[in-house]
Amino acid sequence: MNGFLQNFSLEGKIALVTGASYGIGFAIAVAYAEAGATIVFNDIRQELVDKGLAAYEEKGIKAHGFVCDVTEETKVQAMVAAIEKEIGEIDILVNNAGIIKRIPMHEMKADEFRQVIDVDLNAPFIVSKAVLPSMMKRRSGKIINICSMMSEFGRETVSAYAAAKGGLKMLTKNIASEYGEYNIQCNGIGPGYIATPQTAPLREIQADGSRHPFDRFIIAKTPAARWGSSEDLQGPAVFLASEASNFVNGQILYVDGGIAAYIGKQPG
Ligand code: NAP
Ligand code: GCO
Repeated sequence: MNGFLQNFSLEGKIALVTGASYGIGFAIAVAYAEAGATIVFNDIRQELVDKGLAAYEEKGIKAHGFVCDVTEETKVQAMVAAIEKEIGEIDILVNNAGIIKRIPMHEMKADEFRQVIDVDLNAPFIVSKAVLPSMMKRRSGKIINICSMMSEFGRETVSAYAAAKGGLKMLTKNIASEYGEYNIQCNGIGPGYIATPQTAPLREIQADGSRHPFDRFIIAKTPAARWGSSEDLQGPAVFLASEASNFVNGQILYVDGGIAAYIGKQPG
């Protein structure tokens, strides 16, 4: 790799990607491995971690998997300690693990709201806090938070998710502000609508064989006129994890096919 492109290499780096047995986290971790990083990931259940390890193996990647619920601080601290002992200190953290509950707010239970905030906002705090001391000691680190279009916009039935992802945008800016002096960069990626298990209900073919109304809405609202794929996020994720972005801090990079810029197509 020539001099300039070396800035995009992740050779010798250790990356922890949370919730990365499949979906967006898996795609980002695969790209990191291809850029030279050692991959560490976690998921809630052993069978998911095993499934993830097999999927990485199929790609020729020897990943390290841990069973850990990112909302449980003692478990997260124990996982980070084990990673640092068994594999090495974490250079790159991607706070990817997330859930969504699509319930009209007036029908949503407080506990359901809290569950979404716990995974999508409290957990990125918990995991970032666990990796920061080592990054501060080494005066180097990358934290990437997977935000959302809902970091900027609301819509029906996703009040908890929008509150969490809006908070995650500001947590990103605050980590950038508080730890920039340690040469730690914290940025966000704001994916548009990506075809993963999380959005599968929004793309279900209807009983009459037609496309889901929301599917049609997103196609009309996206200048690229398509759903994104997890692979669309790989380049931006490698950039934000690499030396090439060392002076980028506190930014949310929207990878959305243009949704956030577009008023939307007139209904046909
Ligand atoms: P996904 O397919 O639902 O995958 C989410 C992953 O997070 C799963 O592996 C899940 O494991 C894991 N997870 C959930 N709760 C966890 C916890 N408490 N501890 C550890 N792992 C946990 O979602 P995705 O579409 O890949 O989304 C990944 C991230 O991108 C999320 O933060 C999501 O909000 C965000 N995002 C997605 C889109 C999109 O259009 N898909 C767009 C913008 C942002 P389990 O299978 O065990 O639940
Ligand atoms: C929804 C979707 C979105 C996407 C994503 C968009 O129900 O509106 O799930 O929230 O997951 O966050 O960026």
